[in-house]
Amino acid sequence: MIGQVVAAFGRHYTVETSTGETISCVMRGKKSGVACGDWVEYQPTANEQGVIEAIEPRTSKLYRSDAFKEKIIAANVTQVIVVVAAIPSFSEELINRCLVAAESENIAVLIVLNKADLIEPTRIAMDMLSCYQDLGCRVLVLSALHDVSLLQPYLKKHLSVFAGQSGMGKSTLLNALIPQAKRATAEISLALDSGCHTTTHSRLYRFDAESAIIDSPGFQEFGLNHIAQENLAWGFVEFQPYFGCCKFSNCRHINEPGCAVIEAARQGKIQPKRLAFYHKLFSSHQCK
Ligand SMILES: Nc1nc2c(ncn2[C@@H]2O[C@H](COP(=O)(O)OP(=O)(O)OP(=O)(O)O)[C@@H](O)[C@H]2O)c(=O)[nH]1
Ligand SMILES: [Mg+2]
Ligand SMILES: [Zn+2]
Repeated sequence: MIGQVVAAFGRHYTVETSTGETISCVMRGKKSGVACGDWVEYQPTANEQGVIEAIEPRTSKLYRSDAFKEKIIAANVTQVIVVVAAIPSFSEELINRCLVAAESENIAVLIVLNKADLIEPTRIAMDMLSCYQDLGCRVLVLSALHDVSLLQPYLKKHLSVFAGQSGMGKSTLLNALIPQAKRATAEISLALDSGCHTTTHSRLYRFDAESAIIDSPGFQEFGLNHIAQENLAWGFVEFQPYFGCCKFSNCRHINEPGCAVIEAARQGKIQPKRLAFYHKLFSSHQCK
């Protein structure tokens, strides 16, 4: 039997069956690494429970990692929706890191600037985000508390994941889009939460027959150690046209003579701050 993992709690997984019911599953053996969004083969056991036998091949894996281990945020997503807000303030570095993680897996990115009802701070935040629009990244400005209709067409036929720092309004946005989720979120947080009102685990919700959204816990760090140093440049969409144009075929785009990426930045075709971020990421990256 094949089902989709809609929630992962440590070694316990909630699997949605082909008939839309959910069953609680564990993984055969002591293996972990199953993620929200995974398609799995499972064997039903007694009492609406089951055992996951295998994970189906993934079309994408969204990872973030720290120095010690990789954490898979979601599997099979086709779109990352980076949720930011003017308050609390957001980190551009985290946006850049999210973009690299998504681009490396060929996952589409959409940035949502939430809390547009905070008018003056939002205006300043919009100026900061215009550079991502220049990269071809779509940026929507809305208020989860007032009107989310702007976002709805972008969800169609996607498995999207909301990603972003804590407090940006991911779960509020999800509740506005999928009102039934509100109850589920409250129930889950009552059961699992020890008094803090933040999301503690990822959960997949159906938006319509062809589209779903994964709400994920906020992060304050987004490690990219899972990406090999020599592949980091692929995470920068605007560098890609220049690959193959550098003097050296193994150019790292750091300080090599005849580097087409550095030249493009000099000519204003690549934003110097994105090149600087690439250099920072490259030099801080553990060699593998
Ligand atoms: N003014 C305003 N506040 C909002 C809006 N959307 C969300 N908030 C508030 O922002 C706070 C955080 O919202 P959450 O939805 O819990 O944020 P989150 O991103 O899910 O946070 P984590 O689960 O910790 O990652 C709550 O107090 C929301 O009411 C909005 O559009 N406008
Ligand atoms: Mg949340
Ligand atoms: Zn180069």
